[in-house]
Amino acid sequence: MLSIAGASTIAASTGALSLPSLAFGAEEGSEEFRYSHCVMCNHGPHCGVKALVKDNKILRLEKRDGYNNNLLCAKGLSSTQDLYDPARVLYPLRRVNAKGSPGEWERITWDEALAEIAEKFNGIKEKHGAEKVLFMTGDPKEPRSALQRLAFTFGSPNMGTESSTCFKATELAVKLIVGPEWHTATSLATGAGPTPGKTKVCIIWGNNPGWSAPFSYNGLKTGQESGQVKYIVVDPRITPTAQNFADVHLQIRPGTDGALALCFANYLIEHDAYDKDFIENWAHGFEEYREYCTEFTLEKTAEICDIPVETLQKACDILVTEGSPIVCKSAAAFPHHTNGINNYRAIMLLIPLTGSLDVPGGLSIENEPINFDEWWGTFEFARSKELLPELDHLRVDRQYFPVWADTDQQGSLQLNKIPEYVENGDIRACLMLGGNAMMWPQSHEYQEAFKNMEFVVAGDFYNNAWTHDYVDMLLPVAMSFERAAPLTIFGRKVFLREPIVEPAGEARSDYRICCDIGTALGFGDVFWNGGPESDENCLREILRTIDVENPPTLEDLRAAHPDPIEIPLKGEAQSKKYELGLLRDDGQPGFSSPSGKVEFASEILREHGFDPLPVFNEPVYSPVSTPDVAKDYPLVMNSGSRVPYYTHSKERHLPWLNQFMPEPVVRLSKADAEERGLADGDMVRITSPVNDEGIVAKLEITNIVRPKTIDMFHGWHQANVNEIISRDFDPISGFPPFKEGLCQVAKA
Ligand SMILES: Nc1nc2c(c(=O)[nH]1)N[C@H]1C(S)=C(S)[C@@H](COP(=O)(O)OP(=O)(O)OC[C@H]3O[C@@H](n4cnc5c(=O)[nH]c(N)nc54)[C@H](O)[C@@H]3O)O[C@H]1N2
Ligand SMILES: Nc1nc2c(c(=O)[nH]1)N[C@H]1C(S)=C(S)[C@@H](COP(=O)(O)OP(=O)(O)OC[C@H]3O[C@@H](n4cnc5c(=O)[nH]c(N)nc54)[C@H](O)[C@@H]3O)O[C@H]1N2
Ligand code: SF4
Ligand SMILES: [Mo]
Repeated sequence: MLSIAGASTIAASTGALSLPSLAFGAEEGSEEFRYSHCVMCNHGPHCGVKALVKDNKILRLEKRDGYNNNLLCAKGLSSTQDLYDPARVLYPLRRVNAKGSPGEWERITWDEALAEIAEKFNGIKEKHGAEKVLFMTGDPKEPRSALQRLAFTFGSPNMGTESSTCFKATELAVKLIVGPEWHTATSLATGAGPTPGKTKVCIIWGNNPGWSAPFSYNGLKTGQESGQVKYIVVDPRITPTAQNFADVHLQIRPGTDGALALCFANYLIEHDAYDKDFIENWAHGFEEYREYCTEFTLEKTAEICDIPVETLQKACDILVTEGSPIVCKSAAAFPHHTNGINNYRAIMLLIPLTGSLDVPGGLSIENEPINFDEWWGTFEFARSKELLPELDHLRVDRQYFPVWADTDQQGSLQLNKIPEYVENGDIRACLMLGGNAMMWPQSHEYQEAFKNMEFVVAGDFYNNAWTHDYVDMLLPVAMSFERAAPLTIFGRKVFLREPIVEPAGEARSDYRICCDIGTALGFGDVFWNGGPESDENCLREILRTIDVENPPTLEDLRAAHPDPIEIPLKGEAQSKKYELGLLRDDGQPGFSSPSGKVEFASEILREHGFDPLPVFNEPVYSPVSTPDVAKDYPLVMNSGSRVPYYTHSKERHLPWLNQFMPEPVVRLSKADAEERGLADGDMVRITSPVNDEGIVAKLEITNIVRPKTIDMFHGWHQANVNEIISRDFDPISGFPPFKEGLCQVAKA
């Protein structure tokens, strides 16, 4: 049972229980505040929540003071509507009709569910090998480390997440520059905002934290308020981020950012505005790169990116006159392109070029990294360190994306080839905790793949037709406020999160589901025999395996709650860690890359037969690469730009959010709408070279989209934009082209 420390002052002021009070043992009729955090945008770190609870029911949510992120956006405030939605799955369900048609389900007990899962998975293991069972999550972060522990213990290295459409490409691009060492790559992967008084220029690159991460938006503001940071925003749309920050806004043609970054580099080198010392000592392949950059003159680049040459000149001048350090700020969604890795490498190479790597005001690498992370727990808990090396050769993604597979030490499969894995017989069954079959381009091929697997079991809050019509069994999952969760970490501050209300129906936490399944599969010793203590057992094991002197215990964290415990640094924070031998396993100066330096030409790529330079290639479909196709499909695709009231496929059913966009919307500029004789509010059909039937959505005419492009959010089952996007993947990372490609819009 759980104690709610920190509730005492509030309890006193409301005349309720005095400490210690028990979470589920509060006296009937009493009210008290309990502390948790929000996961409505699947994010980490999450915003803090203070909940007024009475009789096991949350009455009200407020922001939580003393927590690093304490805002509550519209989605956060609506999380009680999610928690108490009558459509939630409350019991284990077994399908009684054929997959691929609307589900007919029978209620079964947890014992029956676990026995059947064990029989199916162990049967496949015996007949075909454990690696034929796929373990996956979508965007939810909380099941991940326990699911890895389950997959690797069972004997399958094939555990993947939505990160193979998200964070992992930014991380891979950075690994190709500074080497595969995980802490360095994750520290740098999506860039960072400016440090007031130190950073000279912040380039916000295809990122709109105004909508996608309100908490980091505040961080950007402090730089602006200092008056000492210039901002360049690169985005095809006029976003709140562009509107509020940009000294220069480059409204670029989607998918051409690589050319822009190479042009910036060329201009900096030509104007002698780069860090020659750094290049001389720490750069590898610089001459090849410098030579290649000269192709990207202002005129040529303005033409490629379809932006006015004067605006481009202005941005280049800012970089030269303001000087360094600079920072780039991006987000996981950026490399949604067929040339995504190389475009992003070109961007991230501006950091070392300008001497902005691991210096105050530039992009920093974590100090004394701890072996633990809020999405993944510890590698020891996930058992990846111990078990993965022996399972690695059984990964099913290596034959398609060897660079991805070879640089991944974490055990995260590239999921985008699921249809191929199933067709080849490489994958036969799946456990999916929080997945969404509309995540990928040509989603129906993934639905078909789940349908064709011998056995698929999903765990979710809801029964979503677009995913669960293709599974055999559905397990009810406890929501954020109903379960313990991975520890939340801000820097080195560790926050505990335990349940603040009891789960609905028979819902169980993802941790417990993994422990219960692990036990049913015959690994009771590794999963503490499952059961209600699973959450606590998982947390204890994660804490036990943190590789620091005296890691905090669960009791320590409970005593400190709602405050965190900070794991202190042993020494001083350091800059330029590459000079100090802090980035390599062997303790030598330099980086973990093959050359030991920052690779402007990547030796890993060269070895795999790719061009080692961050080459710019046109999108597979574009007005330039496929002019014939563009005659019929002249508009450029921009899908999935985040809206502030929905997360991916979630939340459409919540009244407080649905009011803002009750149905699928596609946005066009006034000129493009007029050219097609379309009026605001028309129902329109959007078609593409890979889908001439298309999808239907409501037209919104707006000046926020770039002329000649569309803007449409993803995750609508009735108009799934992924059905008009091609399965052309970046050959290095395997990433889909969500933010490029061609389409046409006409009256429906
Ligand atoms: N409300 C809400 N918040 C979310 C999410 C959500 O679904 N809803 N999802 C979360 C997740 S998983 C992620 S990955 C993050 C993503 O966070 P962001 O990266 O901020 O998300 P996006 O809005 O997809 O993309 C940002 C901007 O990139 C621009 N863009 C599109 N194509 C290009 C291009 O080719 N070049 C350039 N330079 N810009 C381009 C878009 O116009 C958009 O304004 O958001 C997270 N936060
Ligand atoms: N066209 C297009 N497609 C995209 C993108 C784009 O920009 N454009 N973005 C891509 C990106 S960056 C991402 S991250 C993915 C989104 O990744 P998805 O996995 O598609 O994200 P969600 O729609 O949030 O789906 C999560 C599912 O898990 C359930 N769920 C939520 N939390 C939990 C939990 O804690 N436990 C369990 N068991 N279930 C849970 C939800 O009910 C939902 O059914 O989409 C990708 N697809
Ligand atoms: S930004 Fe909104 S949805 Fe995301 S964690 Fe914060 S309150 Fe929740
Ligand atoms: Mo994402």
